[in-house]
Amino acid sequence: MQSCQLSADWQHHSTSYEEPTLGDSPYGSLWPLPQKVQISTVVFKLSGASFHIFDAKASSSGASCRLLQNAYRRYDEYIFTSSRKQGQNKSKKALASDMSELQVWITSADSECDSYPSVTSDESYKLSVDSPVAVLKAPKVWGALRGRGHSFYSTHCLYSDEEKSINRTDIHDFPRFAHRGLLLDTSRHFLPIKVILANLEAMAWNKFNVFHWHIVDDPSFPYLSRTFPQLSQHGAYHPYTHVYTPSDVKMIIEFARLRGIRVVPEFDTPGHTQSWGKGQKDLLTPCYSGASPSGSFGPVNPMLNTTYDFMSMFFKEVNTVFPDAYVHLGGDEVDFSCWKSNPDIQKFMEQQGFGTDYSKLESFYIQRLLDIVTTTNKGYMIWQEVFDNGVKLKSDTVVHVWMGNKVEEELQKVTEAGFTTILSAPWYLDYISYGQDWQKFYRAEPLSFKGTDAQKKLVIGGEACLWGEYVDATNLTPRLWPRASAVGERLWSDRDVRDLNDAYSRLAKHRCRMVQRGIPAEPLFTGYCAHEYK
Ligand code: CP6
Repeated sequence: MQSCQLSADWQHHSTSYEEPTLGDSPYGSLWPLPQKVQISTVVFKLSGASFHIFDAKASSSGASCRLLQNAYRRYDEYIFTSSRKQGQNKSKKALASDMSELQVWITSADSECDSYPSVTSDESYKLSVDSPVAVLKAPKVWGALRGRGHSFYSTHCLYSDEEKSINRTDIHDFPRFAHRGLLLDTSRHFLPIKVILANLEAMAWNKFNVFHWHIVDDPSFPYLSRTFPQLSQHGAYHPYTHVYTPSDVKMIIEFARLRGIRVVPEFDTPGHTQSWGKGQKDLLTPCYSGASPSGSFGPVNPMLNTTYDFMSMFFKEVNTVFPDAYVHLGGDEVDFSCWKSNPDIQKFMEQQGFGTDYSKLESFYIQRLLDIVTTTNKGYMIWQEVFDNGVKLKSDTVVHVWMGNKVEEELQKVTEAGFTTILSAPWYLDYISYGQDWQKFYRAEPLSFKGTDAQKKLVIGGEACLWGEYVDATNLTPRLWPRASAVGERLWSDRDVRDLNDAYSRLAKHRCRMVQRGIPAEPLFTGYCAHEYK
């Protein structure tokens, strides 16, 4: 059993947090903070009755782009639902307004409207808010999503009963890191589709762009495989209600795409696979107690050809179901005790010349799995142990650093070997403690390790993780938000954006905005939301 040491800074001890003073940020409720922003004191009125979002005439993408039209409708609803309703109820007439439209201008010939987002997607945008029109310029639709979705509507005053207003503003924005992920775990507890979709929406508000779907694990197998339906038939908590059907998965992927979010599924092997064994005979290693099988099972059985035949067919399906260029193959926390107990495995170890080094057996399995997945033309991400064990990896492999001890050393080693990497070690949102722990998530700095500029460039981002042992539909959303928002700003905004007082002020307002839009985000500290008065 490999142990996971957590450094004291990050986990397992109670820290006390400073209470930041609640001043007003010059940046209002902007979250995450744009790379470059200028807000003038000149204020324009926005009226719900006349304000509209249009495609700019010169835009390479317009009425035929469902992604954009869909986004316009969403944001129109966010701003004006309450005011338009009120307007009707009180039969107020529309106010004359200085700001009548937002033009969205996609400047590159290929807008990528019908594509899936990828790690190389251009998410940059420029927003100029000036009378009588505001212009949102972006090379691709992804930038338009980031720009309109947040910065534009962050700046205006949300809570005025009378009318909406917006300052003259100039923004040029782009992400600091290309991979800004959130891991949700649907195996420890089943998460209803509704909950997943609501949180994808909240992810978009926080400029996250990767949903790492830790879809199966030891406790349950909710993925309904067309090729191997027996896996969920026997491995899910319930074979009909607690599964994700092919059409559910399709819906989640499309919902995410419309928000510029990639869906990267994780099918973790050879460990964390107890649930696979319920539907797939002989896939797992039988454990022995003395000379006879004990009836329990360990990791995937690495010595049988049938194992690799199965994985081959399984990942061929995964490749067709999930369009992202990457799949996460896990490879973490492999427990060797069962392998050690099994006489057939012992014999196999001898034949292969592995001695008693079971990490060699683990690497033997992973190596064959990687070769299989490579033939399906997918890239892969893996947890750090796979790299640590010296497995030969494709050059575009993403190494996922999760262990809390020696994080900087690990980042140094991985990037020195030339691999891209993402960081999760500082961002376990399933760990909770008294006080404002968003600050510790916010303070973490992915590039604080020693290395060359070339090495630093290989850190493509990070992921906040919400492991599901103690989380289901009842507590997931408030546990995530606004704590994950802290990670969102660390991964999007400039390295120098780290003023806790300013962050506190903006985050408190951002949290209120999430609550108002229907996400029950927990409070940071004492206080109230302006919309509570309505
Ligand atoms: N589940 C799986 C987990 C963890 C991992 N894999 C995990 C355990 C402890 C910490 C962080 C993560 N819950 N499948 C390891 C990646 Cl501190």
